[in-house]
Amino acid sequence: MSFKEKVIYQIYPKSFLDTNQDGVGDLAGIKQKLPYLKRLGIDMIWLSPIYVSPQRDNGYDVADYTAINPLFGTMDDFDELITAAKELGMEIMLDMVFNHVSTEHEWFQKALAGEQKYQDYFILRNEPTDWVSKFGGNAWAPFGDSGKYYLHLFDVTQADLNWRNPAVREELFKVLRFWLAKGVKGFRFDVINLIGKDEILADCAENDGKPAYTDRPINHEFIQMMNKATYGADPEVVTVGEMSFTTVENCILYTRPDREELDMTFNFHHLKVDYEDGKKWTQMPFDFAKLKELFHTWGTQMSAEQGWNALFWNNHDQPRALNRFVDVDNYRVAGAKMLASAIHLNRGTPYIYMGEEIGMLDPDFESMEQYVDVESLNAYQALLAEGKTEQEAFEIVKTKSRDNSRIPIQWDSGEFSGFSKVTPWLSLGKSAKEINVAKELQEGSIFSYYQKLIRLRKEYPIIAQGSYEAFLAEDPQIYGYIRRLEEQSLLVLNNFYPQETTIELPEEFLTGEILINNYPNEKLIEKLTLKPYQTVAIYR
Ligand code: TEU
Ligand code: CA
Repeated sequence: MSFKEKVIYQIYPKSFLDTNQDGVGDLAGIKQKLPYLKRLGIDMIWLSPIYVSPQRDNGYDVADYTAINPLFGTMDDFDELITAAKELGMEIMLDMVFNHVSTEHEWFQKALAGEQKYQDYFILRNEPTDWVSKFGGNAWAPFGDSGKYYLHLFDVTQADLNWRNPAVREELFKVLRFWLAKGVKGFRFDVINLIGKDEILADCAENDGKPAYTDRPINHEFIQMMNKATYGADPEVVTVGEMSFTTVENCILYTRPDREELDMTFNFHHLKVDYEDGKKWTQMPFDFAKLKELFHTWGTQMSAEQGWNALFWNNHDQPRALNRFVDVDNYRVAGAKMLASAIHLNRGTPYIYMGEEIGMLDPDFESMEQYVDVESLNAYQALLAEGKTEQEAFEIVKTKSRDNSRIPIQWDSGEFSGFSKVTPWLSLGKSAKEINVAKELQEGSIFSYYQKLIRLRKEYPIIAQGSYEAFLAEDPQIYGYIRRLEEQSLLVLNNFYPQETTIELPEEFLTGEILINNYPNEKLIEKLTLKPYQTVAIYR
């Protein structure tokens, strides 16, 4: 099965299931829930980092790339997980954080201790540039008392690696071979479009300096080297790159098969349509016209140029899409299904973030005390510093914080939602009693809707292989597209609003077959009225 037919499920291990009652999810918990994932029908499980780490950025600050963090279990637990998953026909994708390492990593410690070999593993300069860290503040910090500075595009405890040093590349390729030898069949590469820094680093006032280090030409060469030296040898291995502030042109180059770089890429533009003036820490209703334009631009250009998108609404860095795009008080179920169809019938590989398959919502925390994410805590202080009141700053953090999607999974309506028997590391969501897996499997319809979408991608080749073209691009409420494969066509209509709207159904689809629909008994007539958040897929 190629990556085009697969559906990938992301797990944030810290918040999935705790089996040893320390309030933190673990590998044994993931193994225990494999039958649940098999029932959903997904093909591959992406695990956010499970390696030794001081957890300053919840594991995206790696101190040892080939050792399991005791917080999550042992290497035996990992080996058992990969074997058990394989027996159920599922594979494991690991998260590779290769742009930076934790300052607790021995490489950085040896560098601090003066070993030149390891100092060349990092980006040290006598003069810092004016770049700003993605978590706020200066992107450079003093390197011990050497008088030099080291680059950290993220937290001060996440030191960027010098990929221009062949020894660094070989270290990281060795890490990939280690996990490949253990039967890992997928890699998600964290901010992999930032690894190729220029030889000469220059100030760049635009956009906090991002243009100076994002998608640099050498970045493609480094990824081609990595491909050739490791996963390129095994066509079964699936690779996805997380691309920060990227362009469609670059993502075509990263994913076009003849370039031998990656299978697909994540881009985040569609999740910034509720950023006022492009700023994350603001509050505004989502800009639907912008959202559609992005989907059509990336859909048509990737289709025309043989690129491939990783499709998603949710991950561990984003608030729940349901809260961003849907009137959840009145239409949570219909909205969840509409968002699912919009990407699962689309051209690309769909990703499901844990809890999405039951329509989980943001937690609705009461106070800043409940937030723990480094990025959110920094943002709160920055908002106060720019004059916001505590209430205003809290409301903004509440809307955009990454903790929104990092709360424990709601398995049942028990005291700790069946996640643990003790108080979890992060507070539970307010909706845990109403929205949980037990209820969903018993009387819900979102889980079964995802099951059907996953089955359709395997049964109808047009979904995995069809081309993409926009439909009704100017419509103020509907995001529509047509997939085509040989003489087959699939029209997918998604109403993004709680109001009904009527469209002209193209003649060719009047005699079509409805593959999936989130409202019962739909009749295909010329003037088709779509109900609030209705989605319908018509095949012919
Ligand atoms: O995220 C990359 C990234 O760009 C994020 O900063 C993201 O855009 C932001 O959080 C949205 O506000 C990756 C990981 O997914 C994230 O969890 C890590 O914190 C980050 O890299 C550093 O490793
Ligand atoms: Ca645990």
